[in-house]
Order: sequence, then structure tokens, then C-alpha cells
Amino acid sequence: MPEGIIVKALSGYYYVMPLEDGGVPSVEGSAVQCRARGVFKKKGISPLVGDRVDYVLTENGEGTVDRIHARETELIRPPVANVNLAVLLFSVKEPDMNLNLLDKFLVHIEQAGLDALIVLTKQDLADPEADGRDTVADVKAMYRQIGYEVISTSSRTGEGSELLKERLAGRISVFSGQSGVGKSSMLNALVPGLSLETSEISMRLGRGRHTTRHVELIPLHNGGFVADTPGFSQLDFLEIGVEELSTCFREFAQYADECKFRGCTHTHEPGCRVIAAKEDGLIAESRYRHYEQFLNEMKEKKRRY
Ligand SMILES: Nc1nc2c(ncn2[C@@H]2O[C@H](COP(=O)(O)OP(=O)(O)O)[C@@H](O)[C@H]2O)c(=O)[nH]1
Ligand SMILES: [Mg+2]
Ligand SMILES: [Zn+2]
Repeated sequence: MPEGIIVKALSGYYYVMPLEDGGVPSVEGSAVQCRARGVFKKKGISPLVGDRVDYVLTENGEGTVDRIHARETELIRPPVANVNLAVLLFSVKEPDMNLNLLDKFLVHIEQAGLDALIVLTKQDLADPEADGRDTVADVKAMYRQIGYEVISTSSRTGEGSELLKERLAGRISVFSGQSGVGKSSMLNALVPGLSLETSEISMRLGRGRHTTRHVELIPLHNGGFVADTPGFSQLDFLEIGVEELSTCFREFAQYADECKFRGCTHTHEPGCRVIAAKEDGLIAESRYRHYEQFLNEMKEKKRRY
């Protein structure tokens, strides 16, 4: 039975891109429009974009999804299966880099167990002289220190696109980031022939319009797939436990092990090694501040639900 990957789901149809022997998608061929077998519905299973499936061709050139292979991962927002890399795009300007949001994404990624790649877009707009100091370099150094890979790109100059392409090879990735940071422009630059809609940032609102709608996987020519997620997906902390939050800040771990009290929240406890590390400059101020903010946000949410 032929195998494929669901690249799009729309109005009860699943669009399956055939995989050749060796599991490489055949980018040249077009996707097969499939219905799912009735049995999935009965069992309450719905195929997801990103699912690897067996399908049969039916007489009209369409097909039927017959079996869903076991999923490696399953994201809820966006609803995509088998994602193993989250690419977090932040522009150096227009809109300004938002480290609070970056740390929020990282918390969710750590919790989901995905690899993260931080991409600082619109490098052509960076102007260290006008800014007084090279804030982009500071941000890079800070996140690299924690252990995240950070790369700089520009869809205008082509900077960083080869490296980014290499990182996406053979994986299913999601591109996440606020509207207007250049996700669609970057994908257009990476995939010859692709022409996703891009939009001017609305100056009045200070944020981009939402031009990307349903989830769709875009095949790259190196066996990778990318989901350009619809606009800015709302992140809340409802699925994360208060105790779990600090473990999602990777660099806290080595200090948290040595806190005096078990279950230390690293906010006020005597003998807290995390607070000490922050005071010694071993943990970045902004990371610690965001930890405190998220903790408060979580407590507030849990009170209301
Ligand atoms: N200067 C500059 N502008 C860019 C770059 N990439 C995207 N843009 C612009 O930023 C705006 C938003 O881009 P878009 O790709 O639609 O962002 P998305 O909402 O994240 O998909 C558009 O006006 C693009 O032309 C870049 O590398 N440099
Ligand atoms: Mg877009
Ligand atoms: Zn502590």
C-alpha cells in the first residue's frame, strides 16, 4: 500500500503527499485528495496534518486514508503530528524583538519536548550604531549561553537561508512567531516557486494582519516540511503545572537541584540557589523576570478556572 504524509486537511479531505521508497516525499508529484476510512470516525480518531499514513487509490483519482502510523509527537496548537523542531522567528525590528514572548514559546517547547531553533529575522534592519549598542548580539549571546541555537537571517539579503535550510532537512518543523516577523517571506525565499501571501505591518495597530489561515505543510526539496502556523497562536499556561514551570527554564536546573527546600519556587525561599545565581549574573535578569511573570500569570489563570 502506498505511504504518504498528510500535508493539508480541509473540509473533510486530507491531502496526502506520496513518499517514495526511503521515505522521501516526492515534491514534484501532487498530493492525493483522500477521505478517511469510516472506522476512524467511529473510534474517535482524526487524522492530523503531519501524519504518516497508508492510503489506497480509488477509481476517481482520489484516495482513502487506511492507516495512521504511530505519532512521534502531537501538537494541539497548531494541530500537527510528528513535529520535531520548533523554529521561533523574531525580527530584530518591525516589530521589535519581544523577549517575553520568546521565553513563553520556549516554555511551551520545553514542555512539548521539541527541539528549538531561534531565528532572528530582518537582520538587514539591525543598526547597532544607531541603537548605541548591539542588542541583537546580546540576545544571541544570552540564548546561546543557555544552549539554544540562534541564527540570523534576512529574506532581503539571503543571509542565513542556507544554514536554516540545512537545519530543516528531513524534519517536520513549525514556524512560530508574531505576525509580521517575516515567516511567510522566509518560506518564500527557501522554497523556489512558493508564493505565500505576505503583508505590510499595520502601523496603526502595530502588529501584522493575519494572512495565514489553515495549517499546511510546505515540502522543502531536502525531505523537510514546514508548517507556517496561522498568525499568532494564543499560548496559555493551562496545561503546565506550577512546579513544572521552572523545569522549562533549562538553565535553572543545575541550580534548582541545590536549593535548600524541596519544592522551592525560586521566588522568596531562603537558601534558593536560583535566586543566588540570578544575583551573581549566572542567570539572565530577563529570564528570571519572565519566570516570575509567568508564574503569577499561571496562578491567576488557575484561580479563575
Ligand atoms: N527589511 C526586511 N523586511 C522583511 C523581511 N522579511 C519580511 N519583511 C517584511 O515584513 C512584512 C511581514 O512579512 P511576512 O512574511 O508577511 O510576515 P509573517 O506575518 O510572519 O508571515 C512584509 O512587509 C515583508 O516584506 C526582511 O528580511 N527584511
Ligand atoms: Mg505569514
Ligand atoms: Zn530555589
